[in-house]
Amino acid sequence: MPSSKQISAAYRLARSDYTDVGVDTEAAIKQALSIPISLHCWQADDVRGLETPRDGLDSGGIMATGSHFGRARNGDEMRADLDVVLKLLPGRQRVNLHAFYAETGTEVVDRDELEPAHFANWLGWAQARKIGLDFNPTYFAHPKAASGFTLAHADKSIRRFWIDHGRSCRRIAQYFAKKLGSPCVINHWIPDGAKDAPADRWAPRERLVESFDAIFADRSINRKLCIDAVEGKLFGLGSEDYVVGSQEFYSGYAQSRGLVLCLDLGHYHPTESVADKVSALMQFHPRVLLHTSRPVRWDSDHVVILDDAVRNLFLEIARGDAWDRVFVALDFFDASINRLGAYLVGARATRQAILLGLLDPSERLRAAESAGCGHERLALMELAKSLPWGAVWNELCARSGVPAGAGWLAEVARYERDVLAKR
Ligand code: RNT
Ligand code: ZN
Repeated sequence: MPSSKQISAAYRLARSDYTDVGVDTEAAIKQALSIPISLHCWQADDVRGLETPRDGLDSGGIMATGSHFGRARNGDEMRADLDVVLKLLPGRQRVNLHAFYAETGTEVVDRDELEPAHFANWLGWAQARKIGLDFNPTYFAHPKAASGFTLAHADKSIRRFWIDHGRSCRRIAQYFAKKLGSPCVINHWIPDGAKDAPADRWAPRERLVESFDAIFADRSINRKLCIDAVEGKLFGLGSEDYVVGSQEFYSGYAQSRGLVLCLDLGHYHPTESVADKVSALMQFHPRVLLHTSRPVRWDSDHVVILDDAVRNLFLEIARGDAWDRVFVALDFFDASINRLGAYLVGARATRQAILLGLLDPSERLRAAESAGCGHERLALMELAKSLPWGAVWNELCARSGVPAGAGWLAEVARYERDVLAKR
């Protein structure tokens, strides 16, 4: 791990390299630290949730694989793990909860009856740490989702149940927002779809519109406090042929209902570029929610790394100066490695991509482009790749009081030995 002297010395050199291409590293560090990243609680326990009984329920086409020891087994363990993660991350963080992380004690409370009180532990924890909470209804891993359909189910009583769940979750989200003094982003993702060619691709989509309209009709919800997002998907396990809530469905739905569209990096055809989509979609969608994730073969949820997809996405947000129009959240789960390590790799990579976007010599590039100097634009883009951004990142970590480089590994190793290995 570099010493603080080395970090400052390297940063001074880097800063001057960036100044040469017209980039202000001080401003970039400041802004990169200020953008909140919402940490998904579900990496801590492999998306199992805290309901009992739980085992054997299909989780709606998403699956965490692996059996590394140390999985958090209850809310206290999840919060203890998240505390360690939060301590090692630079910049502003939020925490993203799913409804099935309610803590109801010995009482069995079904999803349609959840209330803010069932999240008292989470709320108290967030208040003590002064972090905002985001939320998600859990429209999966439940007997009433076993057929693969929820809000688009052909049976009215099943739809009613999930509508009531969505409505109760919005009340919880609004409660979090009021208590924490920070708007709560609530993301609606449903697994509904079919493994193989359905005869009717229309009716489920019509029903989904109706169900969502019923959820969002609640007049007691202030949309400034409870910020609803909807997330589409290309396919899931068991819904390979047909997903009711596809990209087109939600793009149209969100726009027509004034909701936020969620784009998950793992939810597109492998050759599609989410980075290219944002400047198109954001002509019409005032705000988007970004789920950073990583698709590998059939899985859409590998741990985020600093790959081209993530880099290019935030580069586009930077070039469009659209930071105040995006919400950034993580969405991945890997049960085969240390789960704190997974959080730290993914969250750091996401913030690195944000910093890299802000370090882009965009003005120079645009000037070259408008002057018709294509070769100069390309040469500067190539140059930007080799500029010493790692030195700027280390400085950002130092200013935030967290270990630079891979300095956090020691802390995770200690926690794995002292805490996780004993679970
Ligand atoms: C699933 C969606 C969704 C979930 C979480 C757990 O494909 O990406 O965001 O991962 O709600
Ligand atoms: Zn997602």
